Amino acid sequence: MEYKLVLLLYLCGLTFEITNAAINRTFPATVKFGIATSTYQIEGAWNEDGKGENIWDHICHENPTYIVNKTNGDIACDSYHKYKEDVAMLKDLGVDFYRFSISWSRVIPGGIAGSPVNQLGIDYYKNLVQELVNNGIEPMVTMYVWDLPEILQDLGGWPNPELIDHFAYYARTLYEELGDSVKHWMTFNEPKQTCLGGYGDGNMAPGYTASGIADYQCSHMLLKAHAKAYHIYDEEFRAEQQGSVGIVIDTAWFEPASGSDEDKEAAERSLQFMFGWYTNPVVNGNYPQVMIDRVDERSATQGYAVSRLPKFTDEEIEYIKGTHDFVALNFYTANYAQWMEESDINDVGYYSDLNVNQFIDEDWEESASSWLRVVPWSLRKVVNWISKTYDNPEIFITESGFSDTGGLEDDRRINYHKEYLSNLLEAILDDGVNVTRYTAWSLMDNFEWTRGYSERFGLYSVDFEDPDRPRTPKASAAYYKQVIATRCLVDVCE
Ligand code: PNW
Repeated sequence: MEYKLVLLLYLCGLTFEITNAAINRTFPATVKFGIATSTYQIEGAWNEDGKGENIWDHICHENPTYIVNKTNGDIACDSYHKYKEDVAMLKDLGVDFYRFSISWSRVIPGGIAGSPVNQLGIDYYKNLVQELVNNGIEPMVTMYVWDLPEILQDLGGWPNPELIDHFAYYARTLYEELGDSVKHWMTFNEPKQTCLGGYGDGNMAPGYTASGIADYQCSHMLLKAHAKAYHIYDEEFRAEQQGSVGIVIDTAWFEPASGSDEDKEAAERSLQFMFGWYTNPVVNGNYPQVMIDRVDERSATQGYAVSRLPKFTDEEIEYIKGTHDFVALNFYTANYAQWMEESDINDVGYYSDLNVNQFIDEDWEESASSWLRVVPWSLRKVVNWISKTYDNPEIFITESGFSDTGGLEDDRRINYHKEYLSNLLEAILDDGVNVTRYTAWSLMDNFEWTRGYSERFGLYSVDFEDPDRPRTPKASAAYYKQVIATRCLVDVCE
């Protein structure tokens, strides 16, 4: 009896030491810490100062039941009026950088290339950037987080090839107006959510459901628009402005459900279909081979004269290849991947093209979001996989975070960041992975897309009942502040 207790205590001590060893070290000076938001989720002022309507304004107003509790981003956190307060919060946290996004329809309400630039809209972002710079915080800008000008949706949205030039015009405008101070640009946030969500499964605006066709068309144009924006920077701005440009891709980690070769292949195929769908083109010029092979073959069997996955010409492959200065990853969670029998060949859709059984472990800690389970070790695995698959690029973690339903004592959020950062530290120090930025999602509670205000990701709480939208720091804000100040995950570091 007694020796069992001793053994148990010994084992507990050992586990404690192992965990502690991982976190009781400091981040190298090369790693910067930041925090993120996005325009529609925080700004409000949806129709002020000449801003045009975008697809999220439109869907929230026209189809309120699309959103939990029929809420919308009309006011959100009111950051359009409270940006100085936001910057004061950032300053207090001590972040190195702030990742925010710009509203296309605020800057170019007419949407199309050549239409007038809205000076008041540009001024808002100039003022925000200036306020950041004055406070020693680096601005890191995403051009597009899902809020397409409605007028461009009326023209068909992303599957319309004309959007490439409209986006290029918008990107050039931003480089011209803000490029003196902004040195890190990201063209798109999470093309998979834009295209599979917006045109495939309908979980994002504009809410179309034509998976296996429209999501592929959307992605094709979006990748060309990204490449064009990258080349414009290269040719017209880089020499003078000396910044960098990338694209933000989200993925889950896929862990093989067993040690079998079939399940390992299913996990790799899942990563290629989710992360490789966009990363392989910007790194190597084309879609992952497994994606090309599978969609081509299924399309042919289904009687399509051409593949449902559009083709890049040789010239386009050369144009898209290498259009990234860093790999930007939004990372939250993991799934198991298991090989499965080929589904009905007549099914047309991204998930039947992929054909993998993906599932979670019910023991993984839940969050308030159905898709988000806490799986800290998967962060170490995913950055190692990226490093190996794409020849050791510089990696930015541009989002990672935990949702609950509110409250200031958010110990579970602290634990999420502590455990994910601990695994990141091991990837950097022990595996030599070149990760140089970590970005917590999100600065404050905000409009969580179709989930409205029912899921909270903020390090600051926002009272959405109060017209002033007061912000209050949560326990996690104090924790993150300490991590940034000490570069260490626990109270005392060696
Ligand atoms: C991100 N997944 O989207 C977005 O960039 C944010 O705007 C959003 O608020 C945040 O996540 C929280 O939802 C994702 O299923 C949605 O792996 C889903 C996934 C990943 C990212």
